Amino acid sequence: MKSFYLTTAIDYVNGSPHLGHAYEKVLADVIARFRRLMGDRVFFLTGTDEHGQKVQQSARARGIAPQQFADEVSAEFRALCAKLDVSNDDFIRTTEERHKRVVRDLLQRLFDKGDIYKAEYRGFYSTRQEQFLQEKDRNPDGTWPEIFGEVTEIIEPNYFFKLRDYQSWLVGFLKQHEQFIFPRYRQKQVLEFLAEPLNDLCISRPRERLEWGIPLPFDEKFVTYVWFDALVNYYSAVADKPEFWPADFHVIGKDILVPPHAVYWPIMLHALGLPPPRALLVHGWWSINGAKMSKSTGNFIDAAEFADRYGVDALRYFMIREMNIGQDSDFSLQLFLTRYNSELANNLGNLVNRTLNMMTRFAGGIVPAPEATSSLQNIWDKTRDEFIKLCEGFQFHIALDRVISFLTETNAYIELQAPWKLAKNTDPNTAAVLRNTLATMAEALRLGATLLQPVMPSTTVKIQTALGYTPGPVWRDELVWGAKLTGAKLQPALVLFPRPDQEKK
Ligand code: ME8
Repeated sequence: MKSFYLTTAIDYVNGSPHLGHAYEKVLADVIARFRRLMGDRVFFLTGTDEHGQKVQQSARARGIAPQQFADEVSAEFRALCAKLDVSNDDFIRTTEERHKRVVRDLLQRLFDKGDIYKAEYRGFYSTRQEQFLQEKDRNPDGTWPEIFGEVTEIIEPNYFFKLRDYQSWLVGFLKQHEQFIFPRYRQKQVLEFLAEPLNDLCISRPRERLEWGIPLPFDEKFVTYVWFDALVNYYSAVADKPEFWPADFHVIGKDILVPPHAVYWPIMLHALGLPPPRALLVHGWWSINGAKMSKSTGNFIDAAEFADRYGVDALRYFMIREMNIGQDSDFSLQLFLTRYNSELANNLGNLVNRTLNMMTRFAGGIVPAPEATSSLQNIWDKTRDEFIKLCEGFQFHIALDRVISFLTETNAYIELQAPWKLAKNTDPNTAAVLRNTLATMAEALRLGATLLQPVMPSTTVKIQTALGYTPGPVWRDELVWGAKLTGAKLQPALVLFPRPDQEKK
């Protein structure tokens, strides 16, 4: 069995989660569920990033200790994952002992090997981004761009990691591993960034300025720079499961590709003699009216609240259907409701209703044995093969489109066959056609619902239960058109996608 290790970014706990965070976790969950159904042994990690100046400041503003603050906000992120049916196998917090121990061990190894040195640092620091800035980051008029928030000048001794020594290794690595970053065009951006000489990375903060961090093992007067701490989570979580390293995919947003994930992280690992991850999957941003959804600007959708109102699976479906991984997407209620009505309620929901209703009325709720092949079968074979290929290539939005088309074909088949007319005719041949039509509808619904499982897990289970069917844990022959439902007793009705209450909008 192939092992598959998948991670998400770990979220800062300086504010509550929004739909952008939810999307990333759901996207990773869809991949994890898909790989499990394809038969892989999956380890799926998410968690929270809890050290650094931002968290210290947010805790101070609330008048509580940083640990208490981090406990509260981390619990919100964990609860959001549970609410959205995210099937993570582990949830790591950077304040946990198991993580801190590994960070200190790796730092000590780099220090012993001569990759870390002490020097005076002078520079401008953005607390919002937790990063030192360079002159080239300034606006043409000399001010700092809004995304950096408050910027302060700092002069202090610090420890540095010899990033520059590994620059040519990284360039060679990226050229050899053209598939390291998905989408591919982002790999070019990294190489462009690496065309300029790298500065060594300042990996410490003096404790008098920042208390809230992991003390350096070789100088306790300093704490570890939050990115050096956070990136290690991917490794510390599987420190006792070496079979899972290197990770297959780190799922991250485009803002944290360069330099942290595409430059610092592979170099840190290489310097430690560890293999880098196999790939980075980089998604775009959700925006509202064109502006990035963000906690600091207050321009965001609360994913938990939205799921309460419109349904967890409807939200999961919309996010995965709407976003082409790598590009940005604008979120609007109108767009959501359009897809909800046309693709979920009127297409899938309608097919479920008709199948259950007609089976109950015309066959006593028991699925008849199929008696002939149908043209839908060929459409199914093509749909399934394309769907799997598209999911393997992270084109989930198109993969879902294929399923919707298959459901549309199935609804059209029902219109054409018109079981309600067939049922009026007592001729034995017509009765056979009716039985076959009902069996075909049920089988098409079973198969279509199966493909939706990674994206809408609880909806799929509801449909399977209504069809009186319990699938196996992996797909394999689950996706083969056949007679698995023959003799099954169907429920008479199932409401999956109620009309959203217009008043609540
Ligand atoms: O960057 N749309 O944490 P974070 C889509 N702690 N994704 C979004 C988004 C949006 N509007 N806003 C944020 C950090 N994200 C670090 C990561 S990993 C070792 C450390 C995504 O809470 C963002 O791109 O600011 C990132 O991948 C994740 O949410 C966490 O962002």
